[in-house]
Amino acid sequence: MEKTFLMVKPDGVQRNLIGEIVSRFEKKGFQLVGAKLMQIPTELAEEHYGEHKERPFFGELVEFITSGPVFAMVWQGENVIATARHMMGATNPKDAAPGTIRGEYGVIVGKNIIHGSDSSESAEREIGLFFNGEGLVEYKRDVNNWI
Ligand code: 3AN
Repeated sequence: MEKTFLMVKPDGVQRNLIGEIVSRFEKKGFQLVGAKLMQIPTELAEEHYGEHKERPFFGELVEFITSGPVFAMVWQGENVIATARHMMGATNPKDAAPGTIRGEYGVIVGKNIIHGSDSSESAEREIGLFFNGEGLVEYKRDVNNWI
């Protein structure tokens, strides 16, 4: 089953949006298979954002993502990579559609609340970087058994 890496960025954590964001993906029907609150070390931030190394905002990006705890998650489900990107909205919150996470809660591009893998290659790479094969749980869901 397809997996993606999603992360509530430091601004989302500080603004108490973890619950809201987790809730959206749960209600959509995706399954949470890994999660942790963590402080990203600089080296991991630089590796994670490696593709932006030459961009003028790279320093700012690394500084921001290491400025406070993030909530790193792995979600599973059919087409979860592309669907999560739709649910997040455009990178720049000014262009993000109402109803999307960035459209509802974001204001500026440098503080856009959530990260999500943009392809199966980046999902695999980012899950490896942040979870290193550990802390992922496989489980069956059957609501009726638990009421
Ligand atoms: P996305 O997060 O939607 O995949 P990317 O991968 O193009 O977007 O950019 C990675 C991150 O870099 C964005 N989430 C955003 O926080 C930051 N970023 C992108 N463009 C800019 C910009 N022009 N100025 C500052 N930060 C930016």
